[in-house]
Amino acid sequence: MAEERVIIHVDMDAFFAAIEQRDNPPLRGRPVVVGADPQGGKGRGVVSTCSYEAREYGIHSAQPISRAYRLCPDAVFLPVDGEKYGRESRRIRHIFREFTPQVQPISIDEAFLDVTGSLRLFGGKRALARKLQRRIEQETHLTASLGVAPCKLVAKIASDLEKPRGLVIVEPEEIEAFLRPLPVKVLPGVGPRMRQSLARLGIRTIAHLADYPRESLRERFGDHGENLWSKAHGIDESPVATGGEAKSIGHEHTFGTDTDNWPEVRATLMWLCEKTARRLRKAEKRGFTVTTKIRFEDFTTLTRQQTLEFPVREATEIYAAAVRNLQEGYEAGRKLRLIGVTVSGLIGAREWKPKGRQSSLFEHAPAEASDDIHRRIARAEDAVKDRFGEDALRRGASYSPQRRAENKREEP
Ligand code: TTP
Ligand code: MG
Repeated sequence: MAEERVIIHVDMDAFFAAIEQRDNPPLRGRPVVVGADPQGGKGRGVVSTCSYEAREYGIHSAQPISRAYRLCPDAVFLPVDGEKYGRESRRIRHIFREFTPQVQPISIDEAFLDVTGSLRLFGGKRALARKLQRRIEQETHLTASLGVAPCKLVAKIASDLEKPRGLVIVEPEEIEAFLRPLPVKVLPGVGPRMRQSLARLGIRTIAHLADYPRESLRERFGDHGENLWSKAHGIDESPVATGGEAKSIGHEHTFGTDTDNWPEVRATLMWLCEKTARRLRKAEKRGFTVTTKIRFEDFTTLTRQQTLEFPVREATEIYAAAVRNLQEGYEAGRKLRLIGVTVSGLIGAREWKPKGRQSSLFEHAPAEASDDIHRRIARAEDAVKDRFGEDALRRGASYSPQRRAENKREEP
């Protein structure tokens, strides 16, 4: 099983307004509103943000500036200085990188950090988070709030709970207890409309949502309902996406109905391997490690991986490893809900020079020749799929869930 991750969500406090207060000491402790010109209450446009002092008057982001003016005419109204705030944003991002290379900025004043690999160096998560918070303050004279948790979803919710200057740490075993009392609106994907729909079902807190039958949510709201149910249970495996070069390439599929039909599972796996292979070819990459992810009907999830002697790229090579992983992780009698395949340990396809022997899959042909033939077939397929879509071509054993009805053939 994968090791427990430690994710930090950092969100600066009253970002634009705090910068203005820092740079203009008489503004400190006063209501400050950054946004459109209020023009004595006749101004159009909205509030970008405001200081915590201004929030006590009921002023908030995205509110019409005329309304903010009525709520507190004595506030200091300032225009947005995008260039200045951008500079501060970049300074903060530099600080993040002192703590980990795994940084995903998500807005001008917010980012996710995966600090799993840095914990030892900084003496654990609490010490690391405190140090990060202090570094930001010393370097920028601005304050930040942090949420620390095993996944992005919970870290983001946590950072918001004790603003300003908050630090909320949620341990893995505390996730459900942490989430249950909160209102559903803290979950990403629950806007005002969804909130109303849920309220009509008597769902107001995350506990209500978590205890609601998953199938009923699915029937009512489709995938979105089911995703919300997962979130209510604190299930979120999304990685901190560092941007730039992909570190892995892969695909996963949730079965329409949980299944233990082996031919269907294998065919789906082949289909995922083909999609993955296609992306590897596009990116001109090969990868040494093939990981298969399996989620059972009760949502327990496991991954099995193997690192190969040579970096793979073709669907059949990926499949050979992926199906071995699947056989290792699969437990008879349990239905599968989702499978996925990922190729990681990527190198440029041109960086890899085959040394004589290659994939044992193709021993009937000289390695070089077989690789070349497969590559040419694959390229031809890519060209067709680029023009006519992912489902335009399927190999003999492959399987497309959308066409389940017409594809009843057993795998050889
Ligand atoms: P937020 O982090 O949402 O707000 P904030 O940092 O001002 O306050 P908080 O302490 O609650 O985090 O957004 C960051 C900046 O983005 C904010 O300072 C101004 C800008 N912004 C807008 O311009 N318009 C908006 O509607 C929002 C929400 C933010
Ligand atoms: Mg903020």
